[in-house]
Amino acid sequence: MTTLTESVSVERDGDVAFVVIDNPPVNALSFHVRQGLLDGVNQAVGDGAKAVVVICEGRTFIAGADITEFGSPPKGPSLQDVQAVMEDCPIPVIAAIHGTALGGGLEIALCAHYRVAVDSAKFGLPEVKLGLLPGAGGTQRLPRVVGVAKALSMMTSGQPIGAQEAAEYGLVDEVVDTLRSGALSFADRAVSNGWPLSRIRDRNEKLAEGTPELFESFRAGIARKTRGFLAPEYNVQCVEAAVNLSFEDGLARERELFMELMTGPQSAAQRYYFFAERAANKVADVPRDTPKLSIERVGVLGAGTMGGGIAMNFLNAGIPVTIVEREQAALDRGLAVIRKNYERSAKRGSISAADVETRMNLLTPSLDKNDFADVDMVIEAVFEDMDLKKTLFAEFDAICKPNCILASNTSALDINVIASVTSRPQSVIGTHFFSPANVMKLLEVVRGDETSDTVIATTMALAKTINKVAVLVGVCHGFVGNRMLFVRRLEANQMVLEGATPAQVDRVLYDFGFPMGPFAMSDLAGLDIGWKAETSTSSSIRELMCESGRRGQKNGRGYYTYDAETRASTPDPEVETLIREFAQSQGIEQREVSDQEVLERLLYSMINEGAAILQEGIAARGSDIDVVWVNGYGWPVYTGGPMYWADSIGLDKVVEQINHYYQNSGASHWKLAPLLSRLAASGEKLQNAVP
Ligand code: 3H9
Repeated sequence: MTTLTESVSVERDGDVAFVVIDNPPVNALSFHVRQGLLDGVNQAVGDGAKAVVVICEGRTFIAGADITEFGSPPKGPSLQDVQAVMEDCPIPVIAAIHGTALGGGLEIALCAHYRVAVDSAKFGLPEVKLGLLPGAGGTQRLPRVVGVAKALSMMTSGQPIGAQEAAEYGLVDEVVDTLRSGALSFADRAVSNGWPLSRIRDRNEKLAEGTPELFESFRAGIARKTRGFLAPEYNVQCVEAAVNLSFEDGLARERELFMELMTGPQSAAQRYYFFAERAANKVADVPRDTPKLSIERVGVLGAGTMGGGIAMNFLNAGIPVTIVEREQAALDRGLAVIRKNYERSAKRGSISAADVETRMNLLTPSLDKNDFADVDMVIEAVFEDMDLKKTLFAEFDAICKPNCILASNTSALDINVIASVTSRPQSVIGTHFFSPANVMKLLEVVRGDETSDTVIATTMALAKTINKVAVLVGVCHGFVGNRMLFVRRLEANQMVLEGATPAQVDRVLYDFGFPMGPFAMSDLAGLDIGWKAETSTSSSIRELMCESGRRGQKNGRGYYTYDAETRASTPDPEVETLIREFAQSQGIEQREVSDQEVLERLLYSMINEGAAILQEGIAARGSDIDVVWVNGYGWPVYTGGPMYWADSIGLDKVVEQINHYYQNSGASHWKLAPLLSRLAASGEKLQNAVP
């Protein structure tokens, strides 16, 4: 074995040279990997090897370019230099793939003459998720292998495909049982049979399917999902270039568009966000090696929308769930909804019909909380009533085995008060899922004063197992997400009293990149949640709306009127009159409110609240707040999240406007958070701030 660089070595097995990459954690293409690969292939040829296998140690094949190197001056050979050496190599080069071949990693594999993989391997070009496109020929080579339609879908979704599918599309030449010996056998056969040195760049037959109609319909198909993002469209343009231009010209076009994205604000925000999400899973005062509890079975109390959705997360991960309801009818309804959701997924093809049954079989329905006796974690998902929660947690305390984690899905209530009724407050934690809980990625994990390190570490790890992005937060009303949402709602309501229309407020947020604004969201949720006719006193717009029979989307009348068939919404003049008259009765003079003011008041109020949350230690880092808002509330990731966005505007400007709105309104949520004031003065960033 010869060591070439700190991460690459080369070793011989008969006629075959193995170039071995070992660059933990994910074998990213750092400069020493590129150098080693280039030297390794050259050395193999120089030493008289008859074939080269590129293979990785550790958990994965190359997972992409080294994102930490982006923005730094180039060092070592470029990816393209390495690719040229592989592609033009006079002996067969075989990529041996396990784990994930992603981004630059797949682009390297596409420059081998052949690819072998184990069954569990995955292949993808996820650059779009970083606001980028594959910048090392991937946009030109992938469509030449898998065809135009498949390449478009892989590149614009960033979703990887498995080895079997990759083999069907010709991306993998052989699926092997054992990577190293399988690759060796493949290489020996390539040599003894004189298989050609197949270069993907020379293959054009699959490009013919790329008609203008195909591109047009593909664009229409992704328009809604990719609204506001630059990268998906640029990826499509690169595939168009693959179809319409020569390989070399296509590469040049790819380079040009790649550089534009790389130096633009969207990719900067999305790359920041990539690391923000990974940082969120680390807890500064809970050591990484903290022992974790084993979670073999979970209990969920409540089979409503929330409880059912929560249960599905565990079933999806193969963890059995005991779900308990008060009455048979509610339990049956809950189970039917879960089954319906799975059947819908099976119909769409995202899971198989067999998966539906496997998952349903992991679910044990019950009407008896005593069935929680053998679970390792119980999650309460009943409605927000502190007395009820206290009663339930006292029962859990009596029923559940020692070390069982007692979790509440409360979205705002005090975990410490809930914990106080148990004899084991160290085992109590908040797990705030977002609706629909089987879909939304965010999990706010709420630590109480006495929650143990073990319980925190276990819950954070469990979140990853069930495919959630977890953010650890402290106790306060509404935690991070809802507390910031409350101030945004206050401002939205205040502005419509001052003369903005609900449609204007919603449009401003929609144009910023949110899926919908606060009024459309209220209509969707139902205006009458928590409203009671008997106690309604016409003292707010919402009460007036409910009193006049407006319930939101469910009865076709809310802030908007909804078409019974298409669900299309139209602003309602009656609502505007109702608001105007109420404002008058309150002595509020209406005026024109500019879109800029709407945007600032909705979002700067949140930034100020976010800074206060950070200062109080409710969030552990500024970037955690961004993770909450991007994953839980649809903040557009291409602006990074509220803290990153505030930094990009300039904290001094934000502070100036916050002070302005405080002077105008005197409202307590506009009182400048001291942390924000300090950061603005020192030129530090909110995204990097810690309490
Ligand atoms: C690209 O390739 C551009 C090219 O087209 C060519 C340009 C010319 N670089 O996610 P995990 C770190 S763009 C540097 O927790 P998992 C990560 O920060 C790239 N570091 O593990 C974390 O560090 P820490 C295209 C990276 O098992 C640790 O590895 N590729 C990179 O859940 C573990 O990560 C991608 O976008 C990287 N590329 O998931 C793939 N990737 O422990 C991005 C990870 O200090 N990566 N790290 O927090 C992933 O999707 C996941 O990390 C992966 C593993 C699926 C690989």
